[in-house]
Parts: sequence; structure tokens; C-alpha cells
Amino acid sequence: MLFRIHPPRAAAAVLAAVAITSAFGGIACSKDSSDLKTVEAELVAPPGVPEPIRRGPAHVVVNLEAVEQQAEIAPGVQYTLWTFNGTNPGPMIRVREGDYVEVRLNNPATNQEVHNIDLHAVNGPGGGAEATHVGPGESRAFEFKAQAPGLYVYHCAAGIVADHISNGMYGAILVEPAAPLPRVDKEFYVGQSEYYTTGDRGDEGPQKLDTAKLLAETPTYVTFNGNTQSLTGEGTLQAETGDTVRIFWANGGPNLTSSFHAIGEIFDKVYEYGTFDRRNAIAHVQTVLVPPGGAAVVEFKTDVPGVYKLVDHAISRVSKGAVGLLEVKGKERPDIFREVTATPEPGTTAEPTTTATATAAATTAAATAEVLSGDIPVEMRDNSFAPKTMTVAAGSTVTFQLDNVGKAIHNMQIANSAGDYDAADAVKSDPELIRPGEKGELEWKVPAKAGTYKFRCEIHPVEMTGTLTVK
Ligand SMILES: [Cu+2]
Repeated sequence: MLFRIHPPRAAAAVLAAVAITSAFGGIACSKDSSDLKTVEAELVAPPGVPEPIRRGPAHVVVNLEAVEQQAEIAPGVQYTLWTFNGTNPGPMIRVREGDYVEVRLNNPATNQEVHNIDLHAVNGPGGGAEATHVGPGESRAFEFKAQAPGLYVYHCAAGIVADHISNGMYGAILVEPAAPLPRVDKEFYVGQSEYYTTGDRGDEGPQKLDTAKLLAETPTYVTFNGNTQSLTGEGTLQAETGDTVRIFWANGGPNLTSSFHAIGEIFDKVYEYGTFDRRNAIAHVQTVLVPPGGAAVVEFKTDVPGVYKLVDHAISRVSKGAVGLLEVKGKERPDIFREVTATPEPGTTAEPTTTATATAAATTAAATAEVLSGDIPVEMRDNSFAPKTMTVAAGSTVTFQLDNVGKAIHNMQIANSAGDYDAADAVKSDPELIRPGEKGELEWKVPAKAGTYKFRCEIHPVEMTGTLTVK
């Protein structure tokens, strides 16, 4: 038997640890799983990943609880999350091909909503949703055989499914192949999903689900691991140079397809759609398409130290929160990547320049290598900044002296540390739009912490960009 339903029971059993001798709910396990050792699944909250499995098939018990709770999803924005075990996404579940997996779902009486769980790793009705449909105060369970190795999404499929997923009820289950995945130095688990809130981006305070936005598929926030800042600041993922890194990437959606990309890293190996079928593993991939309700596993070796951004390369979503950081520490590798001091080459300027602008350009270009503070001259051309990379002193206040030498209107904006140009801590030039031949300025209180910040022209956001390194 590959799929069976346990009857409802009154309350969730708290299982001490590994050895559980009697079957759940007082019903004997099927013949197929009864002779297997029973173990409780190690459940790990994102971005953590359970330990690799080095054992034969087992009867694995997965204890899940629906948790409804207030949480912050973006700076100052409170929202009522519906989750599995208290995190968005829910914990990563790791089982082995051939395991009999008993999924128990408890819905505490203190909750308001009906919930269930559909695991895409299941062959059986609703992926288990019908067998686990629980109102507040109920618990139910079912068992399935993990037949097909892969990384799968699980989610609540109760009521209006999109509401439950958007509110946080999804996660990933890894069915590890019988011949286990090769060992790597670092494994991370990231879930992408969308919030459709009643407020606009930047509006603080408690917010609710906006059904009109949900149906229009226009999210307020697109997040990795449930918060616009889960994978930045203290949540920044960490690795050393030379590490092999594996990322389990799950897209809860509910609506958007993810174009997963790591800026500055090429994926050495991608298991498309989360399948470990060898014919689907591909090498040297830049961007991975992950549909809602789908997953992918990527592997790469970190070569060069630095801070790498994980993004959805539908790049406007970065402004909605779809950005995370991976910090790689270690020795520089000039054999692979090195910065070359920029010197202006004659004839590279798009249009004839006066002696004065040529001098200014030479000065500003030369200035890129040093740590700058105070007044910093920046030319606005059609359509680029000169210089476009600058290093500025941490904790100082700098003023970019903007000179529009082009024929188009430009401005300068600096994003916050999350790459958001609309955030309260992002800044914009004065005047907001600088006409051809005019000057403006942009004062910036440089953060005290080292890092990189993006800047751009709002009118030419694709080509007219630059980077500020805070040192
Ligand atoms: Cu639910």
C-alpha cells in the first residue's frame, strides 16, 4: 500500500525522539512499513537544511502544526501569517527514496482557520490534502511511500488555496535518492513567495490580505524566506572561498514564476524542476526558471570573495524584496577576477567635450580607486555616470556634485542595503530631475557598516547604473 489515511485524533502527540514503537492513532502500520524502524523527521527552519540521510528505508514521522501568528514581513509591516511550524516557508523535510512517510498535521484549537497539506512528493488523492483536512482543535495523518527522488513543494490546499500559500503555508520536502546526493560544504534552503497586502510598499503598520491584488497577481512584496530582509543583514548566507554550495530553491508562489539568479556566480550544476533524474542535470547555468509550486536545486563552487546577490531576475521584484545575500569570505583570486584601475581612453566619451569636462571626467575616473569623502564630482552623460563605481568612507557624509553634460534629463538615486529605491532610507538628487547643462547634488549619510549600494538614474534605470562600495 502506497498511501493510507489515519483516522482523526483528538490531540497531537509530542514525540520524544527517534524510537516510536506503537503506531500512530493506535492503528497498526501497514505491512509495508511495519517492519521498518520508525524515526522522527528532523525538521529545520529556513535557511537551514536537515542533515543528509545515510540510512536505509525507514518509517518516518513528520510532525507538523498549523501556526497562525502576527509577524513582520517587511520593515514596520505586520501581517498575520499562516504557517507550518511557525515559519514562512515551513520547515524543510528530508526523507529518503523508499521511506514510508507518516505526515501528521495538528490544527490547534486556538487557530481560526481550516488547514491541510498537499505534498507534491505524494502519489495519492490531493497529495494528502483530503486526508489532513483539519479544523481548529483537530489532528489527522496519512502515510505515503516516497517513490520518486526530488525536491518538492508542499502547501496548504484548504479554502482559497492562494490565500493560504500567500499567507505563508508552503515549504519544501526533499526525497533524497537512494544513492545519496554528493556531499557539499554548505546547503541552504530558500523559498520564494508573494504577499498581497492592503497597504502599499513603504506603508507601515498592520496589514491584511488584499484579494483584488491577489487576483490581479500584483504583489506588494516578493520575498525570499518570508521577509524582505530574511537573507540580508544578520540573515546573510555565509560561505568560504572554495566551498561547494547547494541551494534548495522552492517557489511557493502563489502566482509568480521565479527567475532565480545569483549575481556574479554561474551555477555549475542545476537539477531543473527539482528532479534528480540525470538527464535533467545541466551545467553552466545563469538563471533558473522555477514555476509556482515547483522547485530547483543548484550547485556551485565559490571562487572569489565578495557579497553575492540572490535575486529573481524579473528584476523589478528586487524592489519588492526579492533579494538575498551570500557573503563569501577568503583569499582574493586575481587569477579568476581582479579589478583593473580605470583610465579614460581617448574617444570613449560619446560626444565632444570641452576641456573643462574632459578634465572633470579624468579626475572623477581616477578617483574611483581611492576612498572618497566630502564633495565628489560625478558627470551625468547620455546614458551613464562617470565614474560608475566609487568607494566611499563608512560613516561619513558625502555630497555627489552632479553635472549633467548630456542632452537628456537625468537624476541620481541610491538604493538602501536591500536594493530598494523606494524605501524610506533610499535617497534622491536635488533637484529631483536635472536638466541638460544643469547641476544638482545628492547628499548621502554613508552607513557605518561596510557593504555595497546601488545607484541609478530613475529615468534610465537599466543602463545608467553604478555601485558604491562602503569601506
Ligand atoms: Cu492553511
